[in-house]
Amino acid sequence: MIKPEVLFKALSDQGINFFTGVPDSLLKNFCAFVTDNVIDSQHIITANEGNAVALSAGHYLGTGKMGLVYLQNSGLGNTINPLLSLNDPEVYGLPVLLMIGWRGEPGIKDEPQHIKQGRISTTLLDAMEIPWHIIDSTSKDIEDIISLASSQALNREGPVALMIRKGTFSPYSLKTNPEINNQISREQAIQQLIKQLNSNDRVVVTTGMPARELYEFRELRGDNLANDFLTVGSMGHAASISLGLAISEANRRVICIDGDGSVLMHMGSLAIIGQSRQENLIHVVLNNGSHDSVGGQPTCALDIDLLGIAKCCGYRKVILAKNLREIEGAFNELSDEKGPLFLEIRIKKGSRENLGRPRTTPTENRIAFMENFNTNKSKI
Ligand SMILES: Cc1ncc(C[n+]2csc(CCOP(=O)(O)OP(=O)(O)O)c2C)c(N)n1
Repeated sequence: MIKPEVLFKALSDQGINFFTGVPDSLLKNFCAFVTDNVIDSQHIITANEGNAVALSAGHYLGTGKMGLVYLQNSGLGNTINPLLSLNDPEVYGLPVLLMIGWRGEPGIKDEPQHIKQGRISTTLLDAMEIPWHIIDSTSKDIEDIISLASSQALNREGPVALMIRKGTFSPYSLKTNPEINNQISREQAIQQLIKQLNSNDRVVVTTGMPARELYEFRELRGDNLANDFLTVGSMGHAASISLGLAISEANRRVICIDGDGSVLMHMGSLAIIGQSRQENLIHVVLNNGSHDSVGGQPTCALDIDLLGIAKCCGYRKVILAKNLREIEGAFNELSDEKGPLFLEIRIKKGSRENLGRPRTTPTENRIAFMENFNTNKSKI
């Protein structure tokens, strides 16, 4: 395995001292090392991966030095526009090193949403004419790979990628891990919400642990699993999916259970939802100030006024809840109001060790969800 500090030193030796990106579980040991050892102004966790590419472009324009952008391969889609229309040698010619966590690499077992993404990641890089190199736990020549990749990026005046295989880094535990002093867990918050829904309500839940916790609780209660759309991929889009659903089924409530990292990723959707005046939409954000599902790296969501943002965007009512009693009261209050409505719930970090995973495939989830939706629709 590669020690995070070895890779970090190899990057420093090439003059790479600026780090930005969106966290990934495969990169979490490296990202934790960067968090502990790089000052805040030189390490910025962005709302989405495209922002990170643009941020590193600004850094290059200001310093003449390239930065490192880290991301999960799921985030490649978010980077395509700036990589091709900003950094590309045929446009502004801005060098950048991409460090990509390779989920769903062919031959490695992974979740359904990662399989195709993993299979075509390098093909996608080839299509973008971005040179790439593989790093894994057996790579002995890290300094050489980094030196080659960075000189390639500088010479071609464009991006070069490092594909990081599962299990590459040796463990590193974050020392500067800020305490999140909220009272309830995400699982408790989800359970409380579910208890207050009725059987006609539709739920769209965001990527990562929230979907897993919702699924497990529904199974435990013997609920109809077909009420829920588990957005296992496409992080940040649960709110827009919810809006589309709410518009098409105006007689039913749609509850979006979002995360703070997810809501930040495509925050523009809040403005569109607010503007829609969609009465049957309740947007719940479970705010733990972190990307808990991939290692607990911080987001800025506990330092900004999410309620104020939602309010200004046009949500008709916004409420904050910090414990189970407040969730109960808030949800009852919202149930009497016209949407779009916004409920921020402050939660702790962390999840159960033995948390299961959905046993249905995304396609099975989609078919059951749509059948359930249409069957109930015809009864109205
Ligand atoms: C486009 C994209 N970037 C990154 C990821 C990796 N990823 C999966 S879940 C997650 C964190 C989600 O954080 P949040 O929405 O706050 O929910 P939490 O896990 O904290 O409950 C990340 C970064 C992804 N799936 N897709």
